[in-house]
Amino acid sequence: MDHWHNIDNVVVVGLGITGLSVVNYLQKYQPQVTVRVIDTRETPPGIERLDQSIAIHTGSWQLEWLLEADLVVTNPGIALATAEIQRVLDANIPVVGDVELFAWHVNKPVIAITGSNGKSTVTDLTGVLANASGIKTAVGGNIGVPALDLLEEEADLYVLELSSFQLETTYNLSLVAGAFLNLSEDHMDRYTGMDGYRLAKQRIFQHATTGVYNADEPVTYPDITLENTLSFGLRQSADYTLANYDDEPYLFAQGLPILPASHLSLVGMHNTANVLTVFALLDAANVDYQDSLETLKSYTGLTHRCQLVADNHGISWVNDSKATNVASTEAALSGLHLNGTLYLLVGGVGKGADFSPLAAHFAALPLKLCCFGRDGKQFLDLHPSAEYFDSIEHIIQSIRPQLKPGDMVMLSPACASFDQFKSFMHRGDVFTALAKHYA
Ligand code: UMA
Ligand code: ADP
Repeated sequence: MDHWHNIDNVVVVGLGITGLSVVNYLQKYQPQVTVRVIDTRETPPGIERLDQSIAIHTGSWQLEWLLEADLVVTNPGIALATAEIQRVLDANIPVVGDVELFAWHVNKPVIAITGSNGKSTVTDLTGVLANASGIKTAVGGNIGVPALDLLEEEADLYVLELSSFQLETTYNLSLVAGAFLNLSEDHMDRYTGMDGYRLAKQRIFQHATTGVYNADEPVTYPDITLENTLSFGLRQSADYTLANYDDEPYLFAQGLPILPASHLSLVGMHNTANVLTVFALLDAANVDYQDSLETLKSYTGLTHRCQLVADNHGISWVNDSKATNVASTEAALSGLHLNGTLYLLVGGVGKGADFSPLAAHFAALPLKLCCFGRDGKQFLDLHPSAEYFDSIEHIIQSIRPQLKPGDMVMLSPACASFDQFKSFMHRGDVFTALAKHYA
């Protein structure tokens, strides 16, 4: 099907790395269309890399351009509910995201992953194991490389991390396998309730040959009937699960023991679930990963996810800056073994979340709760030790004289970073630099 038939005039809304990837794609593959860009920011990121020949309007909306378009391509940071986008939809002009353009183009198998937590870990590990198994695999999406940029790589398999924002504007993405990992409160500043957020994530299954879901979380079960389904789970019996074998817990794939859980370098039960998901996705895509289990054993995960960044005089410093919601901080805290006090750094942009579920985890730990950032004060009632500081630097300066062997200093903020940092990476880098300096 030629999706580009009758499309002469495209407006790209929002620059950033997504908007740039869309413009580059259109210039290369659809040179017949006229492209214009709107970004409501005065100086949008990436503007210095935009081809001079492309018309751009910044600092506000440009409704005339929007209503003249045959197709509007939005950045995932733009909500469909935005009044100007609603005007476009009311005029029957199609609005899609970059992943939809990728779907129109791609002719190789695609695996995609969504969920509230674990997306990047599962996406990266799926790519690592597929590549180690001899399948040339390109990895991107919300993990940081726009999907359209992946088309520049000659790949035989694509693995995409998809956010609920990206799924909202994707209609025709055929998947060899799609996974919905889990659902917990996040982005409540963009959705009116959990159901809207859940339904956006369910869109991963729209055109999936195999749907991979979490047996422990019924909200992840596909709402629609699919050709195949595979489940993973730690509590409920599932196709991919953990069970005893040879007197120790083993990861099982469809009844076959694959490897002992103790051979994984990844830490935490949530990561065991992530590995089970990866096995399900690779099986669904017919990738034989048996010979790449050594690669799996040595895989320690991505930076900024429960990462030990310094360990000096028995004081450990853990960077979990990617914990941008309550459930990810809960995952970091559950199963923590401490010989001393946990100095936990929380706060930032709360995105409308309810932080109260953390109180029970805090109560079970020898804890000093250090709060910072725009919504940091919302944590003050959740533990008697809680204290507010204006920055991460001030927290570290204040606690440093008290630190003793056995203590852990952990940044697992349960919040987004945009009030004080460029990104969660920037926040994690600042924490890591302080950790290395003081350790
Ligand atoms: N914005 C405006 N006006 C505009 C356009 C954007 O104010 O006209 C604002 C949006 O409100 C939004 C921000 O700019 O908050 C995002 O724009 P950006 O330029 O930073 O976006 P990109 O660089 O294109 O990055 C996007 C994803 N960002 C978002 O979904 C907010 C990146 O995910 C993703 O890696 C990248 O595309 C490639 O696919 C980031 C993210 O935070 C890491 N994702 C959320 C998450 O994981 O929780 C969903
Ligand atoms: P995402 O891309 O969905 O944000 P990441 O793999 O980057 O996921 O991990 C984000 C945060 O969630 C980290 O703090 C990590 O330790 C935690 N995490 C990873 N996998 C899971 C999971 N399956 N359940 C809960 N938390 C998880």
